[in-house]
Amino acid sequence: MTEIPKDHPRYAALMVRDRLTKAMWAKLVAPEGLIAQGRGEAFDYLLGEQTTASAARAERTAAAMLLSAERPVISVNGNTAALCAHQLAALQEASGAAVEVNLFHRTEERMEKITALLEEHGVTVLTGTSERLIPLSHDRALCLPDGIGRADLVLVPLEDGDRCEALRRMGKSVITIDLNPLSRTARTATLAVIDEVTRAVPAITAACRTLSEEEARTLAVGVDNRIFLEEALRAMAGRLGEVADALE
Ligand code: PTJ
Repeated sequence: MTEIPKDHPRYAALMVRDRLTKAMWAKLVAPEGLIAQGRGEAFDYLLGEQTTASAARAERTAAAMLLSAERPVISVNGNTAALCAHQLAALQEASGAAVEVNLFHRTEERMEKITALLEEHGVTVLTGTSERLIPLSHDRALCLPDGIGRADLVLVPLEDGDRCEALRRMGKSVITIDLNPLSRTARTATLAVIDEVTRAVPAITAACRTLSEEEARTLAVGVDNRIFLEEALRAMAGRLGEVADALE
């Protein structure tokens, strides 16, 4: 693999690509996960690769929803595990949520490898016999009856749209973390956090640690996702305008 020089202007981003590519060869990340990351990177460019004020509010709201839920579950796929396994134990501890592995490109080998990686980083992962409880025609229908099956709220970072819709149809609240405010997932979630997942997860964890019970209850009521989507789109459009104005 190519050695990435530390003085490269895109060093941090290239290291993330390197991590994901290695995770793909190790069969943790699906090959399609690299394409998903590329799409995310493109939207992150439009945000200036930083957390907007609106996303920071969404992260506090996500924390409030997690703290107010009765049976919250964090659903982890290959990309999320490869990017933030080291951040998920803290989120689990601060939010009290259970963690379940749920994959689109599901194989038993990937399920086991992702579970092992999460456990290495101190995450307690739900295990058991999955059942086809989510009304979908592919393997994302499979989930644990005592996990996502009975959850009232599911956090689904980097999701592919149809499961989000199906979970909503089952009456569950869904929080997604997705850099693309145009995605079906972002538009059908109860709350979309339009931010990069490794920035969003620690921000949600920090908010879980500082919100009082009372604040969490108030913030979690009447969440209007359209506002967050609109603000993200306006932030992206505004930045494009600024960059265009600054061209010589
Ligand atoms: O591990 P598996 O088998 O469950 O597969 C996972 C992938 C990601 C391949 C699967 O869920 C998929 O195909 O997802 P999509 O439909 O490509 O959607 C992923 C969404 O996440 C896209 O809207 C991206 O913009 C967004 N995204 C990608 N990378 C990041 C991101 N959002 C936040 N942070 C990122 N690093």
